Amino acid sequence: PYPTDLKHLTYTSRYCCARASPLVSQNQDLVNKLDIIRRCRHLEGEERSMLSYSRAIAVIKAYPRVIDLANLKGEVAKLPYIGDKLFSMIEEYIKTGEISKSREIAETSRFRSLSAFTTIHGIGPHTARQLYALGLRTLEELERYYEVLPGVTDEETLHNLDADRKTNNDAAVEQTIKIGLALRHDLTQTIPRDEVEEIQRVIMQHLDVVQKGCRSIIVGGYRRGKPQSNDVDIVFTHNDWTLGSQKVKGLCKRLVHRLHEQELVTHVMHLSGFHEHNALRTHHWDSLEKALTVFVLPANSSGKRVYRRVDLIFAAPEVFWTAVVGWSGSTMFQRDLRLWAKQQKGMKFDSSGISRRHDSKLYFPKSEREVFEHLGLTYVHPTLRNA
Ligand code: DCP
Ligand code: MG
Repeated sequence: PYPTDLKHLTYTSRYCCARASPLVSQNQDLVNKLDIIRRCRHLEGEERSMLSYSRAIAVIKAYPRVIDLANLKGEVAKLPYIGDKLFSMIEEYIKTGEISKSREIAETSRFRSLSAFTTIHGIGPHTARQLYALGLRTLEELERYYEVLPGVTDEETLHNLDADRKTNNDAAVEQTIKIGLALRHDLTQTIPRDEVEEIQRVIMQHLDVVQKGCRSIIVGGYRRGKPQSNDVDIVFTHNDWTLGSQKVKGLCKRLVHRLHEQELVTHVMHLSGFHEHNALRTHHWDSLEKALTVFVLPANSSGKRVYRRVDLIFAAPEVFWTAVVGWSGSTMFQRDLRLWAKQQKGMKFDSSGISRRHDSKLYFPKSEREVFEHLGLTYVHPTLRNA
């Protein structure tokens, strides 16, 4: 059930963060078909075109009625980001139930291969296109290319724990891809909500041993109400508003160490340290510690252990709620929060802080609602942030 405080949100806004975007749209089949074209643009590296589709799709997701020929020519044509091209595709869809461009794309072998390749953690569109250019077409061919034996997990795990590894290091990227391939049959399975909650519960038990007085919120798609998630994203902080910042420092690494000792974390794809706040905190993007891991719960009653991608994010108490909002998504909702903050409010927003541009004054919200208040926005419930 969606919350009822929708009346202040307007589906005609140019900003996703001022609209209500439910998980399932009134026009979901149309959205799915347009999303194929959007994904194709993304896979081909056509980012500007992808963004236009993302914006149009987000507007349609928030439109509260089924689109028909009458409202298409009226209200819908006037919606932001619905240009001539989108208008004719929607018209085609209403008349035929299809969008020919979308169907053509979905049938090409290139789209299918690039889509399959990018399901592997560590393979982005650029790498996918390089692999395709080498003549590779299927995941089985990728396994042979990377010399990965399916189901065999790589032993090299925490070697990177002590040194903060650069994300762009080629060897590290290749290592990530190999892990992703070896574990692909597990990692491409979606995670039901009760397992997401169980993972949080187990992690909190261990965090309590490492540092008492912490709390956490599951963010990402789970928080937006998705019944199944591709990974688990959790934001942590310490409950002590004044001393918590000190208590959180270095905690991510210590927790990951413990989870690894307990054989719960099996791989660490990336671990970024807690950088000292610089004196003015004009740059607040370094104030989050995070670990991108592969995690596996103890065997369940049927003895099966499924490897899962789990992202752990640690925030000092004063930026906990901005981190929660930032990591709750969706990606488009976040993008427009930043844009809104900059264009409409002269503020800077990202998951590690809110500041005023002209004097770099920092804001430390004490709740999620305060994040929206500081940005001059009506509160949007997480389940309505599916832009
Ligand atoms: N995020 C973002 N910009 C990105 C990637 C992520 O703002 N380019 C934020 C918003 C996301 C959150 O991080 O909601 C988590 O990202 P995920 O990739 O885990 O996506 P979701 O959790 O939304 O969905 P799922 O994990 O089910 O795919
Ligand atoms: Mg997620």
